[in-house]
Amino acid sequence: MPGVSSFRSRVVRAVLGGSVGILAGFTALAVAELVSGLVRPGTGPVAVVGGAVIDRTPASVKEFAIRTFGENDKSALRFGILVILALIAVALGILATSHRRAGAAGVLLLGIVGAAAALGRPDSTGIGDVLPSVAGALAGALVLCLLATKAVEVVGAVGAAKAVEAGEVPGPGGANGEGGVGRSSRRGFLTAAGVTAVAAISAGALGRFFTDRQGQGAVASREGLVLPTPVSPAPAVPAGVQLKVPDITAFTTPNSDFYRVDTALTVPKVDAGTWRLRIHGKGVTRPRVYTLDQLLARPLIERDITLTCVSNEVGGPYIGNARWLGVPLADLLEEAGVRPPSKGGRADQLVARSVDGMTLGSPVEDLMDGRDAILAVGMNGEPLPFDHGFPVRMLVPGLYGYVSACKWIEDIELTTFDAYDPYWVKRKWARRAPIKTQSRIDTPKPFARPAAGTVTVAGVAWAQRRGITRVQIRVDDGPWQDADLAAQAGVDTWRQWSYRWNATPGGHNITVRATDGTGQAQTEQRTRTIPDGASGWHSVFVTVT
Ligand SMILES: Nc1nc2c(c(=O)[nH]1)N[C@H]1C(S)=C(S)[C@@H](COP(=O)(O)O)O[C@H]1N2
Ligand SMILES: [Mo]
Repeated sequence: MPGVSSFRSRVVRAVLGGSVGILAGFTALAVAELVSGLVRPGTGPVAVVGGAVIDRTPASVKEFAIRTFGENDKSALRFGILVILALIAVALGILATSHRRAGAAGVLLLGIVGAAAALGRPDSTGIGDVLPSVAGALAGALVLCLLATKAVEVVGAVGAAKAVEAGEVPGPGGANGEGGVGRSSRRGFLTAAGVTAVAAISAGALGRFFTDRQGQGAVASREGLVLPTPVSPAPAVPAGVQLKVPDITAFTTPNSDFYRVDTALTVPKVDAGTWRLRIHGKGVTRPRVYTLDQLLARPLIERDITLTCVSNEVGGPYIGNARWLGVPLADLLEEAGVRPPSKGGRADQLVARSVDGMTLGSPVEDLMDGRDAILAVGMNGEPLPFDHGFPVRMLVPGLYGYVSACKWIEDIELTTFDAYDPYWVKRKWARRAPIKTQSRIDTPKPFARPAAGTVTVAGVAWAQRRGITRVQIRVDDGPWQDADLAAQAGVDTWRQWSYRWNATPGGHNITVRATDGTGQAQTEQRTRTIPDGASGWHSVFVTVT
């Protein structure tokens, strides 16, 4: 029965070929991990391809990803890349059992894709960044060829055994149909596969070890950092800023709960000892390069500032308030000879660049108008966490993060809005983006089922630089009622509010709106987050029982 025989060997071929492909792919990634750990962490193929994907993702898809995966968007991306790679690996493995060269060429092609992505990264340091992808691809192609050869021997033995069973050819005389050739070819394949797996796992583990070790200098520099005492401490937080309402957001967001939004697939670990900040560009008469110690030796200020992401939907979580310690940016700019446009300065845009190549542009006028724009080194009494920009980040009250809050900053260039579009502006976000007045209901939660009677509705409202003077609540289509405001820490922080609602049984829609310090009420008009931040009222539907 030749038909059955060839069907069975085809199945064996597919299963073995697929396994060979997976093993070759795994080896390639492990070797790439080892090489990137030795040469430059963060240049592995998954990291650089992931980075390239992030940079090329259209805004709508990015918003979908943020909405769907939230802060797990990066894990989701990494997982997606691995799944696609696994599928390609299986296909190439099966191909290699019939066309070895074509399979190997496929693996090398993937290596070229990785190498190209590495060179295209904005923080690429040159041709060395292709090494992980190239070494990984070579190792993968080699493993693919060797194991595919072994797999073909097994498949051949299966085919031969079937022929013996069918009486087409004389058997080698073994007790079972497949005989010694089958057994030894199987043993040969399994041994080779096992050795490959062990070697790959070791290479990967070693790579992790080297990567971690390179980060240890940065970790040690952070642990060794003693934050100076500010010359201008933040005033004690007024006792009344924090309402005693269960489930309301904390006035000061702990660092571990602070939202994180950035494009970094691997968080940069910068060694504070070798870190430098350069200030240069249009209108800079005295360009400077600062070390961290030089910045820390300057008079520092401490301020409570609420940071908000432009990607925050109405009612969304991408906002946090912390006590920041930092160097006033305007002082540094003045020392460099920079004047704001209103005083004849030639540069109207400051472009901050991070160690991972991100660029963010802020209006020079805003930075020098007396607000507390800072280069922050401390967050809630600690050095900045790595996730939030260690050793230094920019922070500007009143501007969305993407036009101001550069993390892992290393370069400040004075330029004009006409001359340069930073990262997000190239992707259709607005050049200028002051924070819009917003308010959010934190409790009750959407679709909660509170008991009838007094229900405390509470939340936060923010309009950085302008402050919040009024918050109002509306139940269904009823009249707007004033909420009670907590104490206001300052115009740059959010403000808590609460409202005692006499809830009657049934379904109800609760809506909130705020008025800022200029008397302007928050607009009802709903807009998307792109291009310059979402507007509209936050509503929560509850069923009172
Ligand atoms: N280097 C770098 N800085 C960055 C970003 C980034 O992607 N890379 N994202 C910005 C955006 S969009 C926001 S909202 C804030 C978020 O800061 P956080 O993660 O500390 O909350 O960082 C800003 N600074
Ligand atoms: Mo953001």
